[in-house]
Amino acid sequence: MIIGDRLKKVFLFLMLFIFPVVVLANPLGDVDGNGKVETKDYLLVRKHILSNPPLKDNELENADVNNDGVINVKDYIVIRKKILNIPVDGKEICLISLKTGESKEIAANNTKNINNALKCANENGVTYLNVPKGNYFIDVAIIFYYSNITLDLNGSTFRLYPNGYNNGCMVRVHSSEAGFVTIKNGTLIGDRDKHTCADGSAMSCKSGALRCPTEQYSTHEFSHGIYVGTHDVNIENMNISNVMGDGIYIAVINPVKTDGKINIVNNVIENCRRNGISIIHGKNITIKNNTIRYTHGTWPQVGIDLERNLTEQVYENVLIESNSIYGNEAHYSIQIFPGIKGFLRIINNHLGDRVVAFDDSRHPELPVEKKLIELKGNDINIPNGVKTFVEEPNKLFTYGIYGAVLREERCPKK
Ligand SMILES: [Ca+2]
Ligand SMILES: [Ca+2]
Repeated sequence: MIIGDRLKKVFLFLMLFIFPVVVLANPLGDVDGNGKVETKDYLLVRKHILSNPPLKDNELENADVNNDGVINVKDYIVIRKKILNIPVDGKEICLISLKTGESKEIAANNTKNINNALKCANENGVTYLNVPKGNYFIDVAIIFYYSNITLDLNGSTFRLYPNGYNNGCMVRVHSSEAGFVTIKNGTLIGDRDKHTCADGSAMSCKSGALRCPTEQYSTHEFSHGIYVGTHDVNIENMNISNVMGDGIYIAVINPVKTDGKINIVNNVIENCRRNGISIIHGKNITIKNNTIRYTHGTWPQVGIDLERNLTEQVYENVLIESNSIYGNEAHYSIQIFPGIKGFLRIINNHLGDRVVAFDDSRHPELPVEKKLIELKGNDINIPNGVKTFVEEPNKLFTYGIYGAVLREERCPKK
């Protein structure tokens, strides 16, 4: 987690300017790719249905306007309605049709299908997408480029097809255009059990973590379950596990809207490698009724980590309430670095380990804002052996300077 300032600046640059780039694609139904949906497109689809002549490969994608993977009379009807400006019912279009089975190709196609449905929803004013219940492999990444959309996983499980990416989040909500996004009711399982280095070689143990010797001993810790990079995001009733980095990573790169909120509610986040939840930068964040446990693999390995990358970043008005946070390798349920603004309320949680706040030894002029931390009503059950480290005032909160705590370095269990 702690990386050099220069590297951080490069990383921030990538986050701000490279990854959020929206590829401007032609609208669905624009079969010939001239930028407009018009009679010619409709005729091309009609001819394709009659196989006279069939559409070319580059024409097929935009012809599948209802996103069900085949081009037939249903698409033709929707295109015709679009040309005639007849409203299209959301049930006719933007379908999510996924395939079961374990292969890279299936995973890539499933991800593409969901991204196409999100695009379709944006073009047609559809605000709710429902995944047919099932178990599916996906590739990186499902990306929310657009606003005002709910993706209901409807009890489905998405597994990440194993890869060798250092920065391969399963879901990204961080386009500068996105906001008012909800993701709910599903399971995301990362690839930590089968993850490799970029060249396909196995990771190996060095300095307490699995790393890639061929990549300057990179830990591949930037592959998160859900990357939240914009305002007004809700993550509800999800189970996120086995990811290489954090279950949820919050680093808002959008200008934070005045009353924009991020709500992480009723989720289980477990067996993630770096942190359960990382908060780097964001405002009006509520983390409530979640179970966050068994984080282990690469430092810091805490339940919730409030740790900015740059001194201008803040965690403003954060409520951490009624969560159960335990069994994390670092023995810290919550770790706090300087950057608090407004309030940080930690109330009514069940905590299996300490809450720690650290001054950042690299910036001693900016100590952690202890006065802004409110700890109340937390039920603490710290295992034997760790208890001896607990300090007053309320046998919960420890304060120190980062680096003062000796950590045992050992290769973690998978
Ligand atoms: Ca056209
Ligand atoms: Ca179709």
